[in-house]
Amino acid sequence: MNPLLSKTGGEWIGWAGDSGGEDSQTRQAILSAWAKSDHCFAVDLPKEVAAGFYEGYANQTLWPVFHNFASHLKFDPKHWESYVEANRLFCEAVVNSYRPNDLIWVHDYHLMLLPQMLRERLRDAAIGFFLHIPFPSSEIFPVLPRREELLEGLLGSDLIAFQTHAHLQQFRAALLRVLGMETRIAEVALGSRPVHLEALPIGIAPEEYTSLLNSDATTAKQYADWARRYRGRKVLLAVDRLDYTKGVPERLRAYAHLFRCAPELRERVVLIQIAVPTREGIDTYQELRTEVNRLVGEINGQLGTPEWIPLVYINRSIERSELVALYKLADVAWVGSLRDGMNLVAKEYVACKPDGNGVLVLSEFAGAAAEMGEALLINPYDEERTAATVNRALAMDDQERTLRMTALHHRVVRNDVFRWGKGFLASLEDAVSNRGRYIDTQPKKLRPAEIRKAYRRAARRLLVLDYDGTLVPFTKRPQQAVPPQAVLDLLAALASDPKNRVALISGRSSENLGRWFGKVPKLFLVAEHGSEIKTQSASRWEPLRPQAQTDWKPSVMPILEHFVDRTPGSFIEEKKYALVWHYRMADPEFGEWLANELVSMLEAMLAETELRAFRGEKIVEVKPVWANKGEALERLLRDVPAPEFIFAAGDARTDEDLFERAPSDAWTVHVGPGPTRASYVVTDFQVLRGVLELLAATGGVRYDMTV
Ligand code: GDG
Repeated sequence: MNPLLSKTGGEWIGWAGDSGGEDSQTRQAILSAWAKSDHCFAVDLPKEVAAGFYEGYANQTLWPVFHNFASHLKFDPKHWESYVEANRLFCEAVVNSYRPNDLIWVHDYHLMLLPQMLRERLRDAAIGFFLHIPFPSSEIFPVLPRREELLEGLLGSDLIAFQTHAHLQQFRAALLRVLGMETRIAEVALGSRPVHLEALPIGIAPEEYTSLLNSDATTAKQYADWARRYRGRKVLLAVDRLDYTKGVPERLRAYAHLFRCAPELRERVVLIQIAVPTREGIDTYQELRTEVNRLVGEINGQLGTPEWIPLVYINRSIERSELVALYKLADVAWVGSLRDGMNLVAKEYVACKPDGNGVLVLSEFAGAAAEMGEALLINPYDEERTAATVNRALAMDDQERTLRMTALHHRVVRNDVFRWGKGFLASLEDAVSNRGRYIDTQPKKLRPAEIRKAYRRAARRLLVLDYDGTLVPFTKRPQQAVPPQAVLDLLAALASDPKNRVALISGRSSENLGRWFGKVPKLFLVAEHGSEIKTQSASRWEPLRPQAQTDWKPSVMPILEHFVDRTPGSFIEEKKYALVWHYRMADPEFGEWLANELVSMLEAMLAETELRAFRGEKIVEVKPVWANKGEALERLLRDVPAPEFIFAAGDARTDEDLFERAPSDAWTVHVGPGPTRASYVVTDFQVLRGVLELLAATGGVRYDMTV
């Protein structure tokens, strides 16, 4: 971030990494100098808060889970309190230095609550979040204590970006599974504010390394010394923080294996392993250190000779100049992460090989693997094949090596950290301008006088009405919602106006709609959310898609039945083109939890079909993607060319498809509370009926208002 900050400007607000202690003058002097020269501002965290936040929740709970090491998870509710408190202190610091139009960019897993905390204080601020580490699979994420709060914390952002598309997809799966939130590929629609999702792999600042490579005297001297020392031997290089996610013991075991399967390499190869100490206060890290020390001793003890130390182990941080000399020296860089957000070492090594003279061996579980296909990819858990791949890297001919490394080099230099930073900030600005659009279209209260005027003026009108929750209240069992005579009269009055086309569009079956509304003259009926339609002239129902298939039902039904068995009070409704699991009568929390389970199970199963599992009001419905009210509206518009007045009303998620497809000047009305794309809202079905009665009475057709 440092090169990026100095180029683009901006302030860095961070924790200084110490636990405060007494406010010594030296400390203050250092902090002031940082503020002045580097625009870095320290947030002071009290000692206990710092420990519970950093070594506690961030590094013993989040870090292992996010790297799929659920077995290393440790949780202490006090650590969580510290995590919340640390995020709150960051929030104060940001709010204090915020000026209107600033862009706020929150970094990484330590501050996942911060976006929402900021949103509550700075409602209109542009807030972006970047996750440097992977996002775990949807199997693992739910084990995380306080998972709901974390996801809600992140959703305070306008933009959430990840290192890879795979991490982004896992985040979407977690939203669905944990919060029951459906998302689009690149967006979470949160009522009036969308949250954009993006994959933005981080890059490096290549010249930070190449400048040393080309003109630094210390680097040149180091390189010359080492090149002399290792002449005649091939050098393998590994650079990691000593973290269990980096696969250091696995690498050492594979290295020992290399000499068992290729004994001719003895005395001809050296592995230099830099392992920088990190998070040493945590037990798991101490255990790792002990294990690595043992392996280093074992390898050097069993294989070494007076002339040859097979493994050079450096358990401390080295200078950047030395690091660059090592990158230049190494014939092969060996990145063996068991899981890694990106892995910058891979990119730095490549940046230091402008002549193409090196091979990168890279774990397929590092985010870097997604964009570094010319590396030799390994599964670091497979000791034997990893050793074989390293052997292949050592033996690679000049031509192949240059070809692979040149392609990698080109990409690393092009996709540098500046491009990444620019991309992130541009996406954040885009996200904010998009949000503007949503805010402008916050639904307004429907004013009867206005709509009446528009209605009266129009010569051709289309009215599209949902039924349950819109014209009548919900009932416990769907069959209890029989239409009262007043509703039938109202529909009849509206439909009989020659200027009107009125369509009732519902999730119910065609049989059900026919039975209840078949006698209302001139009323169009659309069943199963737009699967089937019956126009006033047609004598029969017709499917919206003529070739609609239903042969998928036998394979989905057993899954739904399994959920009925597990959920007392739930039941299955079979429609012509859909299957629906209703759980209104089940225990509410258990029902929600199972519904999330069911949707994620079906999502994976149906991924390559035209079917999708949708969550609605206490239901999960499996139906084809095309069977939605938006498609149905387009079909209706074919029957009513260029209507001068369009009215569409509904209360549920399925009605949002209708609102989305309706032209911008349509009167789209959401009934009840909750987020919506509609232009207007009314509080409940009674108000909506009142409005419709007003229109019926306005239209010139005789209609006696009942309300
Ligand atoms: C997180 C994610 C993601 C290492 N030893 C020395 C030294 N280093 C430098 C390397 C490199 C950096 O530290 C390590 O970066 P990584 O990307 O490998 O890993 P994390 O620290 O775990 O970083 C990771 C990253 O965030 C960025 O988004 O790639 O996946 O876990 O730059 O060169 N530098 C010096 N001496 C050393 O001894 N000077």
